[in-house]
Amino acid sequence: MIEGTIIRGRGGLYTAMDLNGETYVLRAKKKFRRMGISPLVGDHILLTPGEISDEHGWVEEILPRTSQCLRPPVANITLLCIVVAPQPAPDWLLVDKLMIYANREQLTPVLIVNKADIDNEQNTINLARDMYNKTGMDIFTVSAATGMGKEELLQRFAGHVCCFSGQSGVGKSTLLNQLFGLQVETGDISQKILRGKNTTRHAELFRFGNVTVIDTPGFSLLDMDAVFDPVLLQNFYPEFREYEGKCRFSPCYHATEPGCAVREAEKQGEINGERMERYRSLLKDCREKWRDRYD
Ligand SMILES: Nc1nc2c(ncn2[C@@H]2O[C@H](COP(=O)(O)OP(=O)(O)O)[C@@H](O)[C@H]2O)c(=O)[nH]1
Ligand SMILES: [Mg+2]
Ligand SMILES: [Zn+2]
Repeated sequence: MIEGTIIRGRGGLYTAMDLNGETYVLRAKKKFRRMGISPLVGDHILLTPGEISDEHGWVEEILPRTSQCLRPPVANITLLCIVVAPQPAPDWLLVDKLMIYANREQLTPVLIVNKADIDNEQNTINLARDMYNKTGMDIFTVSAATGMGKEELLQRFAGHVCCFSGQSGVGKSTLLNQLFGLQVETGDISQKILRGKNTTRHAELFRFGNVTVIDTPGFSLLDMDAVFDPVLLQNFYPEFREYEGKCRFSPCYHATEPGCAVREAEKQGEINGERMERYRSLLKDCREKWRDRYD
């Protein structure tokens, strides 16, 4: 059997690529359906090729996954690139949610502030640094239009399987094209609707030396609104960690409790106030969902 990676999957037909770049068209063995699993783009597999050239081969085994997402259905991502830009105005709450999602799925989040060429007085990158420096998340400033910051990003991506996420129009497709010389369709939303086209309808894997990228139709907010015990939310805020055990109450939600070390840090400007405000609003959502979880 040959070892390969699934790079595409459509209508039950999968395309896999081996280490030499050879591709194979495959179907999944019936046993996978019985086991309730299906191959995903990004999966490492064992395969048998078709015997004659126009015949499909078989996905024989799916090797253990390091990560797995539902929407989009992709496996083995290691780096979740969260892209923002000065235009459209950043949705920082979405950034926070994607960060939480990444941590829950054991992916490393990386923040990319694109369109540096139109970031007046570096407002957006400075704001991003104020809000996220203390989280320890890597922050990059790039311009997909000019290529600025490209080398630093490529260095960070080495050895990783990367996925891009973020609002429509921030330049994800343009970045993929600029970084890897891809031909992913770009443009503003209205144009796409006019032409009746969508950028990416299916996940697709690309390999460039030691960097692997999976282009996806986007991450669903549905998966970011998972129901979990609200006391766990704070675990997704790395900047809270140094205050652990220092609040008067235990557990402390860092919301309205007196003697809260995290809120004190916020008052002292040690923790970003806007990020805290969004934390409190996510905590409220989280509590409501948890309370209604059996409805
Ligand atoms: N000024 C500037 N415009 C950019 C940059 N990157 C992308 N754009 C533009 O932003 C728009 C949306 O880009 P696109 O890649 O389709 O965004 P996506 O929806 O995130 O994939 C397009 O008109 C791009 O030309 C950049 O670095 N600077
Ligand atoms: Mg796009
Ligand atoms: Zn507290």
